[in-house]
Amino acid sequence: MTAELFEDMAPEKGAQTVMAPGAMLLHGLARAVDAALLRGLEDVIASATLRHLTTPGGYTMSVAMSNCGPLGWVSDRSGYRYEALDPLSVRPWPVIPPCWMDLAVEAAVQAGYQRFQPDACLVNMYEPGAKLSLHQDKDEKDFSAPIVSVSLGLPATFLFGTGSRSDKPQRHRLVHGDVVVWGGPARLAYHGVAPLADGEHPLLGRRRINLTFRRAG
Ligand code: MD3
Ligand code: FE
Repeated sequence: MTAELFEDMAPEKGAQTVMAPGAMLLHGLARAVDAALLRGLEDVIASATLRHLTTPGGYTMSVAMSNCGPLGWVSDRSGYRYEALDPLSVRPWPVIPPCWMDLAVEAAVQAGYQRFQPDACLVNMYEPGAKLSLHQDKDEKDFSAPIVSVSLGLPATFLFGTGSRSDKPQRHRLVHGDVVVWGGPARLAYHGVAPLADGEHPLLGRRRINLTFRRAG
């Protein structure tokens, strides 16, 4: 009998799961520093407010987004791209908080990437019902760099497919403190997030925050 069979029992902190070739889940790696990460979040969103972007097709995204670092990911009627200035403030994005950077670099090292130098961090905020449709992350210049993602707050069902949109995705539960490093053959996989189930998290309330660290430029 394994602990994961019980719904509320995640693998222990320090455990690592290979979700697919190139996709390494570092269970609970962010949990020990969660309070510091959340202070960083307050600073980032005080300078660059969370906002619901418009897709090129004219839809409003249900996930609210912001960025920090030299480059930030934006979407509007003209397309998806990375920008050095926040289009709302017309000022540079805030710096990546040092404790965020330390965590992202440590996660990359644990997954075998010794030289990860992120220049962009996308902040995603989900409220109950918010979702992210299946997509690939291909607006970055160099696909040899991994993407590191950090999940905080309410749990989510993460959908993880292949390089082909029509393949049925696997479902994985990501909980507060989980960190995933996506590189190699996983880097261009289709992925998304199922509509967030309602709940109450002790630190974040009715929200999920996801941080993704990228080498964009
Ligand atoms: C697999 N975010 O911001 S994080 C995104 O939970 C995004 O907010 C989701 O997809 C979220 O683009 C998923 C996990 C993730 C991030 C990037 C990936 C998985 C990935 C890039 C390639 C493959
Ligand atoms: Fe993505």
